[in-house]
Amino acid sequence: AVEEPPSVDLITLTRHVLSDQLRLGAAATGDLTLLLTAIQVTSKFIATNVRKARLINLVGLAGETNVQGEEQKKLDVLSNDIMVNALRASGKTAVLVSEELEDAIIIEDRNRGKYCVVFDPLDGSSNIDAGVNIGTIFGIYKVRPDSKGSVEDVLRPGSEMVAAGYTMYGSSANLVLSTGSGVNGYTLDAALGEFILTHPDIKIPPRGKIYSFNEGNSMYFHPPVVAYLKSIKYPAPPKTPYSARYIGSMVADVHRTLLYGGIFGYPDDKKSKSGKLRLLYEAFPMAFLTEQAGGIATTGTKRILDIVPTGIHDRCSVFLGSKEDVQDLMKCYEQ
Ligand code: AHM
Ligand code: MG
Repeated sequence: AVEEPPSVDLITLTRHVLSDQLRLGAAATGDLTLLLTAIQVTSKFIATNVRKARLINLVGLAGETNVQGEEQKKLDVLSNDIMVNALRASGKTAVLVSEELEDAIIIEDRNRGKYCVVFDPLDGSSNIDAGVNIGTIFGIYKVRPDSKGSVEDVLRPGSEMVAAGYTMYGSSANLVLSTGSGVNGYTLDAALGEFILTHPDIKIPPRGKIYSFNEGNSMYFHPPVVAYLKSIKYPAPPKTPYSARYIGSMVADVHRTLLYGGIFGYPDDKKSKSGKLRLLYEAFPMAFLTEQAGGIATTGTKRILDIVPTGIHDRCSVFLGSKEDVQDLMKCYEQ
């Protein structure tokens, strides 16, 4: 067999975003590109730490002190510190909101830029020790005109985000990003240290064959969710039932949904009155990506991206995925 020659024209994430920004013309200053460069660096750094931590767990050293006598930080705290430091130092941010921090960080004058970043530094914490995929989720707003940066700059609907994405730490690190004109996926080439465009223009299939819910919560689910799940598990012939896939890491479950189609759901229920997932840095970025890929993201009755947050750690009910699958779910809410 003849081997394909290696590509000599790699499209890196920075090159791709830059060409996108250039297309936008005079309005673009390159600031968003620089901010995204800072985010890429944090993803590479977190990826290496995730790998190392797994090694440490393997030899049973987690929780011990390192050679400098410092206590080993938990991976999610470490990831948060990596992101806060890098985003502040980028000079491109005004407000930072992290799942790990109770209050928003307002960036001091000398480092201030015009973007606000909301993020979950390491999502899927219950999966960390088992070596299952985990990820970083982020969303980006521009500060409102004349604002010097305040929490009000992020208490805005997700539809006002200028970009959103996630990095999944799995067998490779995958960064999936939208700057508002479609969705692209990049894979970290560890030797080059660059995210390379590997999944251009991701589109969710209009219908899938997979559902992704934590069905262990079934006894708490509201009737529309129970009815929907029944309809895909016991369909009227000649239809056949859907397959179940649930990893319990939103990044991994959404990643699969974007690529294969189907529906991911984490509904509010009788126990979790507002659901579990966080609006600003989990639901909004994933809803943004889903819509940009041609899918739907809803609470069951309302478009997620239209919600106006009242607090930075608000939660909401989430269903997202293939257009036709999510429409079927929405019909159950109408009845
Ligand atoms: P976390 O931010 O504490 O990691 O929780 C969020 C995670 C999501 O990644 C995932 O979709 C969900 O929680 C899984 O929850 P459960 O374990 O209840 O199924
Ligand atoms: Mg989380």
